Amino acid sequence: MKLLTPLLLLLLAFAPARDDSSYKDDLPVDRQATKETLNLYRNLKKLMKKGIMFGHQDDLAYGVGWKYEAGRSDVKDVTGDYPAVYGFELGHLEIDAQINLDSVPFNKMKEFIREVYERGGVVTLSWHLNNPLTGKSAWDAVPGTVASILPTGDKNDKYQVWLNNLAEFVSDLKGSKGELIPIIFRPYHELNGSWFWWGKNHCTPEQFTQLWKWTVLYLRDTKHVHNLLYAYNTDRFANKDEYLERYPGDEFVDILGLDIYQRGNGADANAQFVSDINRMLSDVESLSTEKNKIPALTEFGYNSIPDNSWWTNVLWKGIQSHKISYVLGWRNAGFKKNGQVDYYVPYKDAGSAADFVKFYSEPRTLFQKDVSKEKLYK
Ligand code: BMA
Repeated sequence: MKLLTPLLLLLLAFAPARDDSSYKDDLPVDRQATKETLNLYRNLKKLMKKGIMFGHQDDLAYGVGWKYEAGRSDVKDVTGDYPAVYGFELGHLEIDAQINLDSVPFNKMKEFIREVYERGGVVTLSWHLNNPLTGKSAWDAVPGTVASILPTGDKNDKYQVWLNNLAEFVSDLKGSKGELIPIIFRPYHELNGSWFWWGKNHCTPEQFTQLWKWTVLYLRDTKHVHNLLYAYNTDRFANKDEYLERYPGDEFVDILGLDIYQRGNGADANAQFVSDINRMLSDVESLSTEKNKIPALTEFGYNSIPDNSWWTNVLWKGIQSHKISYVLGWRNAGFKKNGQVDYYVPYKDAGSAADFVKFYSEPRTLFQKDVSKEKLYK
């Protein structure tokens, strides 16, 4: 026994990590990513051959007409299955709040994330972090904010404290064996729009890329966070040049994404959406092939889905020919005070629920049961 262990270690050290010859050239941003994170990265790439994972923001936290009911999910109410990808939101973690900006308690979020990981789902985290310069929200889009948190700016110390909170949160996400849970981290999304303080009109491309790189290096090398894959994510864009205008470089990005919401109703608006989504996904897909990254539709939606066949007739038409990792539907915020219902994925009484079941039944749409089999972390 005594002799066997060192021998075994020696053998393991020289054994190829996997039978995949592209392994050496196919590493994520974080060369020290944990084993499970590396496995996820590589399995996400492989899984694209089988289909597109369906995701939903805040899926386990609440839906239309309910909140925090153990095991519940609007996607599951409609299809009998959970989504494959689950988005959660970190906004207000930076200011030490107990609940996020959409009222989800951070301790509950951690439980959801552990639950997702245990059943083999994928977690992605967005961050509508407050404006560090003004102290107001992420939508307080004033010029100079990005400059103020760069290493040369006078809010850099404050930004470091905020990143420390983030590092602490993701380092506390652990599986049953104490292993860190891999996370697709999606900061500074919709970066080519100007509605957030990190948006296009409020900083130069150089400032943005500096912010991105510095953030990655701080988390990875200073805080030793090794369970993140980094997603770069624009809003709608006109062409590849616009998409890449603020791209920080291949060594700082794992996933190439875009967000897109349908505008307007009716046949023309539907056709426009299909054509827009096709064009933009083609660009993101070809860039991903070129750069060896993972393409995804990091957010999409059509609020309250006023077209009962939208899932198969519009969304599926836009995405079906593409090789992308996942699509993430936005949150089902539910009933508002004015009686309107905000939702982006059907709940059981929604008009498009039956069509969503058809979408679910498409062999190339992947939900929880499909991905559990894939063992994405192994
Ligand atoms: C937006 C809306 C807001 C929410 C924010 C962060 O798109 O859904 O209601 O606060 O995302 O999740």
